[in-house]
Amino acid sequence: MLRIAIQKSGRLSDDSLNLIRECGISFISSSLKLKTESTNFPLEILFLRDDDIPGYVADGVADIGIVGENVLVEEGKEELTVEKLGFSKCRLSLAVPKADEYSSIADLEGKNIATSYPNLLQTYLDKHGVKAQIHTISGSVEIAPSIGLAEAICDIVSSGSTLISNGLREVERVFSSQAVLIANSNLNEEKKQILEKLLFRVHAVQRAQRAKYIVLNVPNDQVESVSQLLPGIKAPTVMPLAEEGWSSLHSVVNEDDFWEIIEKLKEAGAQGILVVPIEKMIV
Ligand code: PRT
Ligand code: ZN
Repeated sequence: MLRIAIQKSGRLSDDSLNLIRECGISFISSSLKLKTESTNFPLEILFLRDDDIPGYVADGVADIGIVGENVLVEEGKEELTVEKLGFSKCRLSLAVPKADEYSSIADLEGKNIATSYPNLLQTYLDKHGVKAQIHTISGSVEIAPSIGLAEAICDIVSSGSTLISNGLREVERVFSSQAVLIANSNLNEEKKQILEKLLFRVHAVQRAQRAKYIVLNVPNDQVESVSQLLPGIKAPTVMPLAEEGWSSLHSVVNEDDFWEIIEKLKEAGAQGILVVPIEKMIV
């Protein structure tokens, strides 16, 4: 049985649990339990504080885990990374009071900076040759300037509204983060095989999230040119419509290219375009 550590309650929890569920792995979860077992896959789930996850995986208490890159790299354990998962995206940024003058990172020379990420911040300051006093605090970093603890802060930003509501301005991006899957480096063969199986499912889910199934009608003389716009997995499926001179094309498009392709399809004479989400995608 493979043991995965995920955040018990916080910003990573829902997406981590959803990913496991979308991989077809069922389990009974209760907010009171710290541990649960899947009923249909050899997986045990441990619910922990996110800060403890890299250490537990490095020590082999858990075999794999899901954690933010910000926490992983801050703890110096980035070598555990297996792959990025694409959710819980955020950035670690430097911010100063809105009214303060700021033109470059050199303005922070000799200043006090409050953060919960002293290592990531130190690396960034070193890279830019800036010396500043780092004050490590575990929470409520954004109030540090208003209570006179620091002239600047370095904290996680997602929408930016916490900074704005505390009268702060984001001035430097120190680190970009997202959730990552990590693994202990000494998994036995059996556990490696379970991880492979899990990754196969994770990839199918991720591919499906990025892809859309598209169905459209085109005049027969446009089938070739429209097919070029829709390469799909191999090539689009072309089927005759009940109406003479028309065909139906089925294919898969990437979400990132989606709107651009739709415009080109319309220009090429496509009609009745349907776009449908895909649940799983195995190539
Ligand atoms: O209890 P535990 O220790 O497990 O949880 P935690 O409170 O330490 O972490 P949690 O749940 O807040 O965050 C878990 C992970 O989610 C982080 O390590 C990041 O990888 C990721 N993440 C994504 C975020 C945010 N977005 C985020 N917005 N972590 C924190 N924030 C906070 C930030 O600290 C600031 O207070 O949200 C505020 C800023 O948000 P905006 O939207 O106002 O900019
Ligand atoms: Zn934490």
